[in-house]
Amino acid sequence: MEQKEHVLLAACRLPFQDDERFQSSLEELRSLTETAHGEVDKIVIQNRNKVHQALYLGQGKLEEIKTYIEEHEIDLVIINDELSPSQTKNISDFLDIAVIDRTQLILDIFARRANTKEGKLQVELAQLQYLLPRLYGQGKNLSRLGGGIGTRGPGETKLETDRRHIQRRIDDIRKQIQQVATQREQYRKRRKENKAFQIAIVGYTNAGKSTLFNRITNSQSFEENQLFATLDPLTRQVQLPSGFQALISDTVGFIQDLPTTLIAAFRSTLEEVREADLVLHMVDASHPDHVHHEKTVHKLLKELEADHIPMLNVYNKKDLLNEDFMPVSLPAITISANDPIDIKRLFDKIEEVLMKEWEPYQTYVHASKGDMLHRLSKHSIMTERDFLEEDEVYFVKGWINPDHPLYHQLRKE
Ligand SMILES: Nc1nc2c(ncn2[C@@H]2O[C@H](COP(=O)(O)OP(=O)(O)OP(=O)(O)O)[C@@H](O)[C@H]2O)c(=O)[nH]1
Ligand SMILES: [Mg+2]
Repeated sequence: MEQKEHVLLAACRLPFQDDERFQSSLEELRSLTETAHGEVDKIVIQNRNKVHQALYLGQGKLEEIKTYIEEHEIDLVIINDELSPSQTKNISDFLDIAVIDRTQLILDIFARRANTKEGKLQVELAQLQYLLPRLYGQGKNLSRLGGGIGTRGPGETKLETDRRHIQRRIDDIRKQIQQVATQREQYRKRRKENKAFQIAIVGYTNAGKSTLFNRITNSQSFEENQLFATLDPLTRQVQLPSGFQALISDTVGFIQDLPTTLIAAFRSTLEEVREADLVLHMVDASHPDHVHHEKTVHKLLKELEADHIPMLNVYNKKDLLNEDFMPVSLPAITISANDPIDIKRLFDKIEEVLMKEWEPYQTYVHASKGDMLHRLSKHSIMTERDFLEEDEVYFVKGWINPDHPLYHQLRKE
Protein backbone atom coordinates (compact mmCIF):
# COMPACT_ATOMS: atom_id res chain seq x y z
CA MET A 1 0.00 0.00 0.00
CA GLU A 2 1.31 3.37 -1.06
CA GLN A 3 1.98 5.92 1.68
CA LYS A 4 -0.61 8.70 1.49
CA GLU A 5 0.71 12.21 1.12
CA HIS A 6 -0.71 14.85 3.45
CA VAL A 7 -2.07 17.65 1.38
CA LEU A 8 -3.18 21.22 2.00
CA LEU A 9 -5.56 22.67 -0.58
CA ALA A 10 -5.58 26.40 -1.18
CA ALA A 11 -7.89 28.58 -3.25
CA CYS A 12 -8.64 32.19 -3.99
CA ARG A 13 -12.27 33.24 -4.04
CA LEU A 14 -12.88 36.19 -6.33
CA PRO A 15 -15.90 38.51 -6.07
CA PHE A 16 -17.57 37.37 -9.31
CA GLN A 17 -17.40 33.68 -8.41
CA ASP A 18 -20.67 31.98 -7.61
CA ASP A 19 -20.53 30.55 -4.10
CA GLU A 20 -22.00 27.16 -4.88
CA ARG A 21 -19.78 26.70 -7.92
CA PHE A 22 -16.74 27.63 -5.87
CA GLN A 23 -17.57 25.09 -3.17
CA SER A 24 -18.17 22.30 -5.64
CA SER A 25 -14.93 22.97 -7.49
CA LEU A 26 -13.16 22.66 -4.12
CA GLU A 27 -14.99 19.40 -3.46
CA GLU A 28 -13.89 18.22 -6.86
CA LEU A 29 -10.28 19.17 -6.07
CA ARG A 30 -10.60 17.08 -2.94
CA SER A 31 -11.77 14.00 -4.84
CA LEU A 32 -9.09 14.53 -7.46
CA THR A 33 -6.52 14.63 -4.67
CA GLU A 34 -7.91 11.43 -3.17
CA THR A 35 -7.89 9.78 -6.57
CA ALA A 36 -4.17 10.65 -6.71
CA HIS A 37 -3.79 8.95 -3.31
CA GLY A 38 -3.43 12.14 -1.33
CA GLU A 39 -5.14 12.86 1.96
CA VAL A 40 -6.58 16.33 2.41
CA ASP A 41 -5.59 17.68 5.84
CA LYS A 42 -6.71 21.23 5.41
CA ILE A 43 -8.41 23.61 3.02
CA VAL A 44 -7.43 27.28 3.04
CA ILE A 45 -9.56 29.87 1.26
CA GLN A 46 -8.80 33.52 0.81
CA ASN A 47 -11.28 36.10 -0.42
CA ARG A 48 -9.54 38.54 -2.72
CA ASN A 49 -10.48 41.14 -5.29
CA LYS A 50 -7.95 39.63 -7.63
CA VAL A 51 -5.26 36.99 -7.57
CA HIS A 52 -1.88 38.16 -6.20
CA GLN A 53 0.27 38.41 -9.28
CA ALA A 54 3.46 36.96 -7.83
CA LEU A 55 2.21 34.77 -5.00
CA TYR A 56 -1.38 33.90 -6.00
CA LEU A 57 -2.47 34.36 -2.35
CA GLY A 58 -1.59 37.32 -0.13
CA GLN A 59 1.61 37.25 1.87
CA GLY A 60 -0.21 37.17 5.20
CA LYS A 61 -2.24 34.15 4.15
CA LEU A 62 0.90 32.38 2.99
CA GLU A 63 2.54 33.04 6.38
CA GLU A 64 -0.47 31.39 7.99
CA ILE A 65 -0.19 28.39 5.66
CA LYS A 66 3.53 28.14 6.36
CA THR A 67 2.92 27.95 10.10
CA TYR A 68 0.26 25.30 9.58
CA ILE A 69 2.55 23.25 7.36
CA GLU A 70 5.31 23.31 9.94
CA GLU A 71 3.00 22.24 12.73
CA HIS A 72 1.15 19.52 10.84
CA GLU A 73 3.64 17.72 8.62
CA ILE A 74 2.10 18.61 5.31
CA ASP A 75 3.85 17.10 2.26
CA LEU A 76 2.27 19.02 -0.55
CA VAL A 77 0.22 22.13 -1.33
CA ILE A 78 -2.29 21.98 -4.19
CA ILE A 79 -3.72 25.19 -5.61
CA ASN A 80 -7.22 25.08 -7.10
CA ASP A 81 -6.27 26.98 -10.25
CA GLU A 82 -3.81 26.96 -13.09
CA LEU A 83 -0.70 28.82 -11.88
CA SER A 84 1.89 30.60 -13.96
CA PRO A 85 5.35 29.00 -13.84
CA SER A 86 6.69 31.87 -11.72
CA GLN A 87 3.76 31.75 -9.29
CA THR A 88 4.41 28.07 -8.65
CA LYS A 89 8.07 28.76 -8.02
CA ASN A 90 7.42 31.78 -5.78
CA ILE A 91 4.89 29.99 -3.58
CA SER A 92 7.11 26.95 -3.35
CA ASP A 93 10.10 29.09 -2.33
CA PHE A 94 8.02 31.01 0.18
CA LEU A 95 6.54 27.90 1.81
CA ASP A 96 9.66 25.78 1.36
CA ILE A 97 7.47 22.88 0.24
CA ALA A 98 6.32 21.29 -3.02
CA VAL A 99 3.45 23.11 -4.72
CA ILE A 100 1.38 21.92 -7.67
CA ASP A 101 -1.69 23.32 -9.36
CA ARG A 102 -4.96 21.76 -10.53
CA THR A 103 -3.60 21.03 -13.99
CA GLN A 104 -0.61 19.14 -12.68
CA LEU A 105 -2.86 17.14 -10.39
CA ILE A 106 -5.09 16.09 -13.28
CA LEU A 107 -2.04 15.25 -15.39
CA ASP A 108 -0.79 13.09 -12.55
CA ILE A 109 -4.06 11.14 -12.42
CA PHE A 110 -4.03 10.68 -16.17
CA ALA A 111 -0.45 9.41 -15.97
CA ARG A 112 -1.52 6.75 -13.47
CA ARG A 113 -4.50 5.70 -15.52
CA ALA A 114 -3.38 5.59 -19.11
CA ASN A 115 -3.02 1.99 -20.17
CA THR A 116 -2.82 1.81 -23.93
CA LYS A 117 0.10 2.95 -26.01
CA GLU A 118 -1.84 5.91 -27.35
CA GLY A 119 -3.12 6.94 -23.95
CA LYS A 120 0.37 6.84 -22.47
CA LEU A 121 1.83 8.83 -25.34
CA GLN A 122 -0.88 11.46 -25.03
CA VAL A 123 -0.34 11.89 -21.32
CA GLU A 124 3.40 12.11 -21.74
CA LEU A 125 2.97 14.75 -24.41
CA ALA A 126 0.69 16.80 -22.19
CA GLN A 127 3.08 16.51 -19.27
CA LEU A 128 6.09 17.56 -21.32
CA GLN A 129 4.21 20.51 -22.76
CA TYR A 130 3.26 21.54 -19.27
CA LEU A 131 6.81 21.07 -18.04
CA LEU A 132 8.64 22.91 -20.81
CA PRO A 133 7.99 26.52 -19.73
CA ARG A 134 8.52 25.52 -16.11
CA LEU A 135 11.93 23.91 -16.50
CA TYR A 136 14.06 26.58 -14.93
CA GLY A 137 14.40 27.07 -11.23
CA GLN A 138 11.65 24.96 -9.80
CA GLY A 139 13.50 24.90 -6.49
CA LYS A 140 11.75 22.72 -3.97
CA ASN A 141 9.57 21.06 -6.60
CA LEU A 142 12.59 19.56 -8.32
CA SER A 143 13.86 17.89 -5.21
CA ARG A 144 10.75 15.68 -5.13
CA LEU A 145 12.37 13.22 -7.48
CA GLY A 146 11.45 10.32 -5.23
CA GLY A 147 7.90 10.49 -6.46
CA GLY A 148 4.65 11.74 -5.03
CA ILE A 149 1.72 13.56 -6.54
CA GLY A 150 2.71 15.58 -9.55
CA THR A 151 6.04 13.88 -10.15
CA ARG A 152 4.89 10.72 -11.87
CA GLY A 153 5.49 10.20 -15.52
CA PRO A 154 8.24 11.47 -17.68
CA GLY A 155 9.12 14.61 -15.73
CA GLU A 156 11.23 13.05 -13.05
CA THR A 157 13.82 11.41 -15.30
CA LYS A 158 14.22 14.27 -17.70
CA LEU A 159 14.30 17.28 -15.45
CA GLU A 160 18.06 17.59 -15.50
CA THR A 161 18.30 17.35 -19.25
CA ASP A 162 17.94 20.38 -21.43
CA ARG A 163 14.98 21.89 -23.21
CA ARG A 164 16.14 20.72 -26.57
CA HIS A 165 16.09 17.15 -25.42
CA ILE A 166 12.50 17.56 -24.24
CA GLN A 167 11.54 19.32 -27.42
CA ARG A 168 12.94 16.41 -29.42
CA ARG A 169 10.95 13.97 -27.31
CA ILE A 170 7.80 16.04 -27.88
CA ASP A 171 8.34 15.92 -31.64
CA ASP A 172 8.95 12.20 -31.45
CA ILE A 173 5.77 11.57 -29.45
CA ARG A 174 3.78 13.72 -31.83
CA LYS A 175 4.94 11.55 -34.72
CA GLN A 176 4.03 8.37 -32.88
CA ILE A 177 0.61 9.72 -31.94
CA GLN A 178 0.11 10.70 -35.55
CA GLN A 179 0.81 7.12 -36.60
CA VAL A 180 -1.62 5.69 -34.09
CA ALA A 181 -4.18 8.29 -35.16
CA THR A 182 -3.78 7.25 -38.78
CA GLN A 183 -4.38 3.63 -37.85
CA ARG A 184 -7.41 4.64 -35.88
CA GLU A 185 -8.65 6.70 -38.78
CA GLN A 186 -8.36 3.71 -41.12
CA TYR A 187 -10.17 1.52 -38.65
CA ARG A 188 -12.92 4.12 -38.41
CA LYS A 189 -13.17 4.36 -42.18
CA ARG A 190 -13.60 0.61 -42.43
CA ARG A 191 -16.39 0.74 -39.88
CA LYS A 192 -18.01 3.57 -41.84
CA GLU A 193 -17.76 1.60 -45.06
CA ASN A 194 -19.46 -1.29 -43.33
CA LYS A 195 -22.03 1.25 -42.22
CA ALA A 196 -21.76 0.11 -38.64
CA PHE A 197 -23.99 2.25 -36.47
CA GLN A 198 -21.96 3.80 -33.67
CA ILE A 199 -23.16 4.72 -30.22
CA ALA A 200 -20.83 6.66 -27.91
CA ILE A 201 -21.32 6.83 -24.16
CA VAL A 202 -20.08 10.22 -23.00
CA GLY A 203 -20.38 12.16 -19.77
CA TYR A 204 -18.74 13.74 -16.81
CA THR A 205 -16.18 11.68 -14.97
CA ASN A 206 -17.67 9.17 -12.50
CA ALA A 207 -21.14 9.33 -14.09
CA GLY A 208 -21.21 5.54 -14.50
CA LYS A 209 -20.27 5.21 -18.19
CA SER A 210 -18.02 2.17 -17.78
CA THR A 211 -20.53 0.53 -15.45
CA LEU A 212 -23.23 0.88 -18.10
CA PHE A 213 -20.85 -0.24 -20.84
CA ASN A 214 -19.98 -3.36 -18.85
CA ARG A 215 -23.58 -4.21 -18.06
CA ILE A 216 -24.45 -3.81 -21.71
CA THR A 217 -21.56 -5.75 -23.14
CA ASN A 218 -20.61 -7.95 -20.20
CA SER A 219 -17.07 -6.94 -20.87
CA GLN A 220 -14.35 -5.98 -18.46
CA SER A 221 -13.88 -2.26 -18.85
CA PHE A 222 -12.03 -0.80 -15.87
CA GLU A 223 -14.66 0.53 -13.48
CA GLU A 224 -13.97 2.15 -10.14
CA ASN A 225 -15.25 4.83 -7.83
CA GLN A 226 -12.51 7.17 -8.90
CA LEU A 227 -12.25 10.03 -11.31
CA PHE A 228 -10.93 9.22 -14.77
CA ALA A 229 -11.10 5.46 -14.37
CA THR A 230 -11.22 5.19 -18.15
CA LEU A 231 -8.72 6.83 -20.45
CA ASP A 232 -8.92 4.70 -23.53
CA PRO A 233 -11.99 4.16 -25.61
CA LEU A 234 -13.37 0.67 -25.82
CA THR A 235 -15.74 -0.51 -28.47
CA ARG A 236 -18.03 -3.55 -28.53
CA GLN A 237 -20.97 -4.81 -30.50
CA VAL A 238 -24.48 -4.68 -29.07
CA GLN A 239 -27.83 -5.90 -30.26
CA LEU A 240 -31.00 -3.94 -29.53
CA PRO A 241 -34.31 -5.76 -28.81
CA SER A 242 -35.50 -5.55 -32.43
CA GLY A 243 -32.31 -7.24 -33.62
CA PHE A 244 -30.68 -4.00 -34.73
CA GLN A 245 -26.91 -4.14 -34.34
CA ALA A 246 -24.64 -1.31 -33.33
CA LEU A 247 -21.18 -0.65 -31.99
CA ILE A 248 -21.00 0.99 -28.60
CA SER A 249 -17.98 2.83 -27.16
CA ASP A 250 -17.01 3.78 -23.66
CA THR A 251 -15.05 7.04 -23.52
CA VAL A 252 -12.87 9.10 -21.22
CA GLY A 253 -14.77 11.22 -18.71
CA PHE A 254 -15.11 14.98 -19.08
CA ILE A 255 -14.28 17.48 -16.37
CA GLN A 256 -14.57 21.23 -15.99
CA ASP A 257 -11.41 23.25 -16.56
CA LEU A 258 -9.80 20.32 -18.33
CA PRO A 259 -6.20 21.48 -18.84
CA THR A 260 -5.87 22.83 -22.37
CA THR A 261 -2.77 20.70 -22.96
CA LEU A 262 -4.87 17.63 -22.22
CA ILE A 263 -7.77 18.66 -24.44
CA ALA A 264 -5.35 18.85 -27.34
CA ALA A 265 -3.68 15.59 -26.44
CA PHE A 266 -6.93 13.69 -26.09
CA ARG A 267 -8.54 15.07 -29.18
CA SER A 268 -7.89 11.99 -31.25
CA THR A 269 -9.33 9.76 -28.54
CA LEU A 270 -12.42 11.90 -28.29
CA GLU A 271 -12.70 12.12 -32.05
CA GLU A 272 -14.46 8.76 -31.81
CA VAL A 273 -17.31 10.77 -30.35
CA ARG A 274 -17.49 13.02 -33.38
CA GLU A 275 -17.98 9.98 -35.60
CA ALA A 276 -20.81 8.60 -33.48
CA ASP A 277 -24.36 8.27 -34.84
CA LEU A 278 -25.92 8.49 -31.39
CA VAL A 279 -24.57 9.90 -28.15
CA LEU A 280 -25.67 8.51 -24.82
CA HIS A 281 -24.98 11.37 -22.44
CA MET A 282 -24.65 9.91 -18.97
CA VAL A 283 -25.24 12.10 -15.96
CA ASP A 284 -24.74 11.19 -12.31
CA ALA A 285 -28.17 12.50 -11.36
CA SER A 286 -27.38 12.04 -7.67
CA HIS A 287 -24.49 14.52 -7.81
CA PRO A 288 -25.48 17.89 -6.31
CA ASP A 289 -23.76 19.70 -9.16
CA HIS A 290 -25.08 17.56 -12.01
CA VAL A 291 -26.64 20.48 -13.85
CA HIS A 292 -23.26 22.11 -14.15
CA HIS A 293 -21.67 18.81 -15.16
CA GLU A 294 -24.17 18.58 -17.99
CA LYS A 295 -23.29 22.06 -19.17
CA THR A 296 -19.59 21.24 -19.14
CA VAL A 297 -20.19 18.18 -21.29
CA HIS A 298 -22.35 20.14 -23.76
CA LYS A 299 -19.68 22.79 -24.04
CA LEU A 300 -16.94 20.26 -24.71
CA LEU A 301 -19.09 18.38 -27.24
CA LYS A 302 -19.53 21.65 -29.04
CA GLU A 303 -15.77 22.20 -29.09
CA LEU A 304 -15.38 18.72 -30.53
CA GLU A 305 -17.99 19.56 -33.18
CA ALA A 306 -20.13 16.71 -31.91
CA ASP A 307 -23.12 18.77 -30.78
CA HIS A 308 -25.20 17.97 -33.88
CA ILE A 309 -25.33 14.23 -33.15
CA PRO A 310 -28.67 12.87 -31.85
CA MET A 311 -28.45 12.50 -28.09
CA LEU A 312 -30.23 10.55 -25.39
CA ASN A 313 -29.68 11.88 -21.89
CA VAL A 314 -29.23 9.02 -19.45
CA TYR A 315 -29.72 10.09 -15.84
CA ASN A 316 -27.94 7.47 -13.79
CA LYS A 317 -27.80 6.36 -10.13
CA LYS A 318 -31.58 6.38 -9.79
CA ASP A 319 -31.20 4.27 -6.63
CA LEU A 320 -29.67 7.31 -4.89
CA LEU A 321 -32.42 9.74 -5.96
CA ASN A 322 -35.60 11.11 -4.46
CA GLU A 323 -38.70 10.14 -6.31
CA ASP A 324 -39.33 13.66 -7.53
CA PHE A 325 -36.23 13.85 -9.72
CA MET A 326 -36.87 15.64 -13.00
CA PRO A 327 -34.55 15.33 -16.01
CA VAL A 328 -33.01 18.60 -17.14
CA SER A 329 -32.62 17.84 -20.85
CA LEU A 330 -34.80 15.77 -23.18
CA PRO A 331 -35.09 13.13 -24.52
CA ALA A 332 -34.19 11.46 -21.27
CA ILE A 333 -34.36 8.28 -19.28
CA THR A 334 -33.60 7.80 -15.60
CA ILE A 335 -31.87 4.53 -14.76
CA SER A 336 -29.63 2.67 -12.44
CA ALA A 337 -26.83 1.14 -14.47
CA ASN A 338 -26.73 -1.83 -12.11
CA ASP A 339 -30.39 -2.75 -12.64
CA PRO A 340 -30.97 -5.24 -15.50
CA ILE A 341 -34.58 -4.06 -15.92
CA ASP A 342 -33.33 -0.53 -16.47
CA ILE A 343 -30.86 -1.73 -19.10
CA LYS A 344 -33.80 -3.26 -20.93
CA ARG A 345 -35.74 0.02 -20.60
CA LEU A 346 -32.72 1.89 -21.90
CA PHE A 347 -32.56 -0.37 -24.97
CA ASP A 348 -36.24 0.29 -25.69
CA LYS A 349 -35.68 4.00 -25.25
CA ILE A 350 -32.71 3.98 -27.64
CA GLU A 351 -34.92 2.38 -30.28
CA GLU A 352 -37.62 4.94 -29.60
CA VAL A 353 -35.12 7.79 -30.12
CA LEU A 354 -33.79 6.23 -33.33
CA MET A 355 -37.29 5.76 -34.72
CA LYS A 356 -37.89 9.49 -34.26
CA GLU A 357 -34.72 10.22 -36.25
CA TRP A 358 -35.34 7.69 -39.00
CA GLU A 359 -37.83 6.98 -41.79
CA PRO A 360 -40.60 4.38 -41.68
CA TYR A 361 -40.61 1.67 -44.35
CA GLN A 362 -42.71 -1.30 -45.33
CA THR A 363 -41.88 -3.90 -47.94
CA TYR A 364 -42.37 -7.45 -49.17
CA VAL A 365 -39.39 -9.79 -49.16
CA HIS A 366 -39.63 -13.06 -51.02
CA ALA A 367 -38.88 -16.14 -48.92
CA SER A 368 -35.96 -16.96 -51.20
CA LYS A 369 -34.26 -13.70 -50.25
CA GLY A 370 -33.23 -14.75 -46.79
CA ASP A 371 -30.18 -12.55 -46.99
CA MET A 372 -32.21 -9.38 -47.48
CA LEU A 373 -34.41 -10.28 -44.55
CA HIS A 374 -31.35 -10.86 -42.41
CA ARG A 375 -29.83 -7.53 -43.41
CA LEU A 376 -33.03 -5.69 -42.67
CA SER A 377 -33.27 -7.25 -39.24
CA LYS A 378 -29.67 -6.24 -38.45
CA HIS A 379 -29.60 -2.76 -39.96
CA SER A 380 -33.09 -1.45 -39.34
CA ILE A 381 -35.50 -1.49 -36.46
CA MET A 382 -37.96 -4.10 -37.63
CA THR A 383 -41.28 -3.77 -35.86
CA GLU A 384 -43.35 -6.27 -37.83
CA ARG A 385 -42.63 -9.43 -39.81
CA ASP A 386 -45.40 -11.63 -41.17
CA PHE A 387 -45.07 -14.62 -43.46
CA LEU A 388 -47.79 -14.70 -46.11
CA GLU A 389 -47.93 -18.35 -47.04
CA GLU A 390 -49.82 -18.25 -50.33
CA ASP A 391 -47.36 -15.75 -51.84
CA GLU A 392 -44.30 -17.06 -50.03
CA VAL A 393 -43.31 -13.58 -49.03
CA TYR A 394 -42.57 -11.80 -45.82
CA PHE A 395 -44.32 -8.55 -45.14
CA VAL A 396 -42.00 -6.37 -43.03
CA LYS A 397 -42.40 -2.97 -41.45
CA GLY A 398 -39.98 -0.87 -39.53
CA TRP A 399 -37.76 2.19 -39.33
CA ILE A 400 -34.53 2.75 -41.17
CA ASN A 401 -31.65 5.21 -41.11
CA PRO A 402 -31.88 7.21 -44.36
CA ASP A 403 -28.07 7.28 -44.41
CA HIS A 404 -27.90 3.50 -44.71
CA PRO A 405 -27.49 1.99 -48.22
CA LEU A 406 -30.43 -0.32 -47.54
CA TYR A 407 -32.71 2.70 -47.45
CA HIS A 408 -32.12 3.41 -51.13
CA GLN A 409 -32.46 -0.22 -51.99
CA LEU A 410 -35.88 -0.29 -50.32
CA ARG A 411 -37.01 2.77 -52.18
CA LYS A 412 -36.09 1.17 -55.50
CA GLU A 413 -38.07 -1.97 -54.80
N1 LIG B 1 -25.36 3.84 -6.63
C1 LIG B 1 -25.01 3.71 -7.91
N2 LIG B 1 -23.70 3.75 -8.23
C2 LIG B 1 -23.36 3.61 -9.52
C3 LIG B 1 -24.33 3.43 -10.54
N3 LIG B 1 -23.68 3.35 -11.73
C4 LIG B 1 -22.37 3.46 -11.46
N4 LIG B 1 -22.16 3.63 -10.12
C5 LIG B 1 -20.87 3.78 -9.43
O1 LIG B 1 -20.28 5.02 -9.81
C6 LIG B 1 -18.86 4.89 -9.81
C7 LIG B 1 -18.28 5.36 -11.14
O2 LIG B 1 -18.63 4.46 -12.14
P1 LIG B 1 -17.80 4.33 -13.51
O3 LIG B 1 -18.62 3.44 -14.38
O4 LIG B 1 -16.39 3.99 -13.26
O5 LIG B 1 -17.89 5.85 -14.03
P2 LIG B 1 -17.31 6.47 -15.38
O6 LIG B 1 -18.33 7.43 -15.87
O7 LIG B 1 -16.89 5.39 -16.31
O8 LIG B 1 -16.06 7.29 -14.82
P3 LIG B 1 -14.71 7.75 -15.62
O9 LIG B 1 -14.22 6.60 -16.45
O10 LIG B 1 -13.83 8.09 -14.50
O11 LIG B 1 -15.08 8.94 -16.43
C8 LIG B 1 -18.57 3.41 -9.50
O12 LIG B 1 -18.29 3.30 -8.13
C9 LIG B 1 -19.86 2.72 -9.83
O13 LIG B 1 -20.06 1.53 -9.09
C10 LIG B 1 -25.72 3.39 -10.16
O14 LIG B 1 -26.64 3.25 -10.96
N5 LIG B 1 -25.99 3.54 -8.84
MG1 LIG C 1 -15.08 4.96 -17.12
